[in-house]
Amino acid sequence: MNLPVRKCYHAAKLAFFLILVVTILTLFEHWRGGKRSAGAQSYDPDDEYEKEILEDEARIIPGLGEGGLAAHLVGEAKRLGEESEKKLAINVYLSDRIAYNRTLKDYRNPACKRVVYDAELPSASVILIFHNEPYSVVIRTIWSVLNSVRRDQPWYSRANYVDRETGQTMKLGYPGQDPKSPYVYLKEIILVDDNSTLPELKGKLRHYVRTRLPPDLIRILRLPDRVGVTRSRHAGSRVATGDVMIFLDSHCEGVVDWIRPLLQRIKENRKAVLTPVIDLLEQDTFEYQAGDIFNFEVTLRGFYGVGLTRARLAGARYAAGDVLVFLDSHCETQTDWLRPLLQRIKVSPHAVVVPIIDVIEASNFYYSVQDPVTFQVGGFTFMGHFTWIDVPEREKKRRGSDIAPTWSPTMAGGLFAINRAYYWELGAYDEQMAGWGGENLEMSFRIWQCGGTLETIPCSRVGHVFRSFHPYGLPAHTDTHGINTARMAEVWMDDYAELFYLHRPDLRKNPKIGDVTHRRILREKLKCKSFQWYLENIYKEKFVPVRDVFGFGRFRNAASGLCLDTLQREGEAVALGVYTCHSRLEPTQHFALSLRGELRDEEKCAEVQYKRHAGEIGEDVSRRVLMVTCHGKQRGQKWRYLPSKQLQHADSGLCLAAGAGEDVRAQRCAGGGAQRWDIDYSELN
Ligand code: LR7
Ligand code: MN
Repeated sequence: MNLPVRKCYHAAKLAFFLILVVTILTLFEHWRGGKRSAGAQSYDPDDEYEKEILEDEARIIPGLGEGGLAAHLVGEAKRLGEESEKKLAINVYLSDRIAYNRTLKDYRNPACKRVVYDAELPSASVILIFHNEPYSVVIRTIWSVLNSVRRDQPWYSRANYVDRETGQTMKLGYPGQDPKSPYVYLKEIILVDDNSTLPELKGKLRHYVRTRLPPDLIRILRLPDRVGVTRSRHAGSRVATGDVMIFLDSHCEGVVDWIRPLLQRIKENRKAVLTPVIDLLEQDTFEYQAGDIFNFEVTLRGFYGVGLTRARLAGARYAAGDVLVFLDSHCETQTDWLRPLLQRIKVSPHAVVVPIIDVIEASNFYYSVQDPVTFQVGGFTFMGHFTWIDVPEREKKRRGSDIAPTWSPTMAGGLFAINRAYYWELGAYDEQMAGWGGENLEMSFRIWQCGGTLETIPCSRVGHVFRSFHPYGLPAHTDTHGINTARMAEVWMDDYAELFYLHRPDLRKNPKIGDVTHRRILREKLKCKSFQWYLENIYKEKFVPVRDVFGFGRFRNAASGLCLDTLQREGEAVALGVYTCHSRLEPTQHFALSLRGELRDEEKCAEVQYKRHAGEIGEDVSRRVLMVTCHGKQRGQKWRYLPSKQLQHADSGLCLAAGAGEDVRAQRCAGGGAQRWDIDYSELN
């Protein structure tokens, strides 16, 4: 074939092809048009959802709640907001008006920014469970997950591309992940709908996912029956395919880059079960509150001082600026450290200002923040409730740095990451736990007793809406928390289960608890350690009311015959009282005189109220006795049990006395029954 002919042939081919394409397009348009006009009669629910979602989006007030700041509405809107909060324990009206993908400030310890993570990390399946959660709150939670793994996030550009060992350039993501995916490390998000009844969580949510989110990354699992917290999570875990599962409540927002620290740690130790630091999202304003946070903008550090007065003075003589800023010569500064100082001096010319001085370790140049962002870890009460406790001093030493994984005796249960294979090895969940509660302590004890670790990862922070009540109903008339906790106690707490039954005698040998044989077999199979081991090694600080005491039980007053009683008063510092003695040991009358000399119940210690006026000491002195959080340092919380059966407060020298009212008082020690106390079980009697 010569050239012109060949050209001609090609032109014909092209023309034919073009005609074909145009014909197909015309036919397609025609067909679509037909469909559209037919749609006037046949109803397409997706159109309806689309309309609703557009209306939702129009409602959003730009800037509201941005940065995690408190959002406020005014006038009628404020009232409507408060109304919705009363019903649902979340200001839903406000939530509907805050951007679904709002930003949060970076609340992390600044040292987190310098951590270098591996380029390749395990893949993550994020599992969100919900029952009738407010629609906009759920959507915001999903956005917050997606945002944390987007390639256009600032942390991504700073991420480590070069493998330190091989020198090879690494692609961020999990092994086998499509390098063009806009999301790194994320395998999938699984939404587990625990049989919600709210219509917007059905078709509209699905439509939102299909049109506004990456639908190939999000699965919705609809449970045909309401099964509760434990079994919803379990249902999610059954379909998950990622290396690591990250469970979340459906009212959470994570701080920048919160997922990578979790994946990194599990890559290092597959038996580490992790929780982020759980911060507070206010149910009324959606304000993000991050513990005792770095609110200061300036940090500057030095590791030892070599400044010489005269050297500085010499420098000052030559200086021509308005402000003198002295620095040692071994400092590194945080962003924008200077302006706040200048600003302050401009406002107040006689102020001498000092930045916050952090420490850089002389040995390894580790930057540790002097006033670290504090966070708490998990504890528990023998009543079976999760509590927050300060990081024990010995743990601060063990972990080595403020941002290192921090051991936690228990977890709250809703937000955690676990290696998927390890989850199954460890016995998944007790599937016979219904409703709400109990599963968190069960998993916590199981992790520790069976060879894993439970850790809080300081560089991973997630806000959670702590609601003041459950807006949803639970299985009618069933105390699921009590029953689930009894199941847990039967399997994991050995003899210490008695301390739970002390609070819930009705559950002792109660058939409602059901059978736990298979969980006991699991414990055998995994060769798990005892609860005693757990208390002695993992939670040494836990006060055990029958162990760490000289005496415990009811404290009965000799004059009135009444017993010491908390009177179920709640609060930071509440007066200690007396009440008719119960025939058996009830929790409100369960007191102890500890080996440290504290007069206490499980969490609180008796103190004599601070004297306001000097010179008050006289015959008639009578002070209030308050129950406050035990500090373990004896000052103000030490009592002696005298051979005369008086309880004497060490600092004030006053004795505990039952008077006319229902509150006890601390008074001058004197004879008489009002100051004599009989303790049920005591080595000192
Ligand atoms: O029947 C239900 N089915 C569900 O799917 C009841 C609830 N749920 C969903 C619900 O929509 C939510 O997403 O389960 C999740 C947890 O329910 P919440 O938010 O009402 O529980 P909570 O935050 O008050 O309670 C804490 O303890 C529970 C014990 O069963 C769970 O472990 C929660 O996940 C847990 N929350 C946290 O750990 C967050 C930190 C809170 C603290 C302290
Ligand atoms: Mn919750």
